[in-house]
Amino acid sequence: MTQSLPLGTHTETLHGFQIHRARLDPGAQQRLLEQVRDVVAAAPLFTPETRGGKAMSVRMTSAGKYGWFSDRSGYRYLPQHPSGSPWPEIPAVALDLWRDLVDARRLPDCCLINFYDRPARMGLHQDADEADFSWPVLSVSLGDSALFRVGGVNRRDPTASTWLESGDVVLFGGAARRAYHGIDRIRFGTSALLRNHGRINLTLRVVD
Ligand code: MD3
Ligand code: FE
Repeated sequence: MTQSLPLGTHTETLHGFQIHRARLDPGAQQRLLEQVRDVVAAAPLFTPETRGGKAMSVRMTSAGKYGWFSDRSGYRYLPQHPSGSPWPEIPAVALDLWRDLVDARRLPDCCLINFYDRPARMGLHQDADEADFSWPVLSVSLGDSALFRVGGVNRRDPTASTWLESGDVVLFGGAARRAYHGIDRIRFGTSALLRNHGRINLTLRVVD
């Protein structure tokens, strides 16, 4: 069964995850977008492939010590961009969020950046490639709204859905860290942040 989350409050909790609505104001969203463009200039977007050899509908890149990568050999973290160049620095606006909301002493070693610039979705999955699940994942949404779905630790557990909007920050810790989650669809044209519309999502992770 799918239920809607309440909207309007600044911080909401459901299934153990925390949504900080509009945590980044428009100026901070713009600064983060510029930092994301610098990352993409140094580490170009690529289209990951599933194990079965199908192209995913999102394009992605990373920043930090590790970047997430997927092809026919499976999912893994790579110490370099597939081109061989080093991953760029994690955007400062994102690191500041981590310092404020998670821990200033242990910074994340991966910032995965997903681009939903055409009708893209991300099927229900778990993030399980990291060594230590006691660290939360922090997600930042930029651009058009996305219908986010989260369930439980088993694929068939009931799910709940909510729209994530530009500037929303979500923290997945505790039991929610192992929850199945995905993006069902993007509502194109809902934000003016990106000239050609679409959505960008950044996730900060502790990998090692
Ligand atoms: C819940 N990205 O990159 S972010 C991903 O919007 C991913 O691009 C989606 O799922 C996106 O792996 C959703 C929200 C998110 C990220 C990581 C999680 C939710 C999570 C890890 C554990 C539980
Ligand atoms: Fe995920």
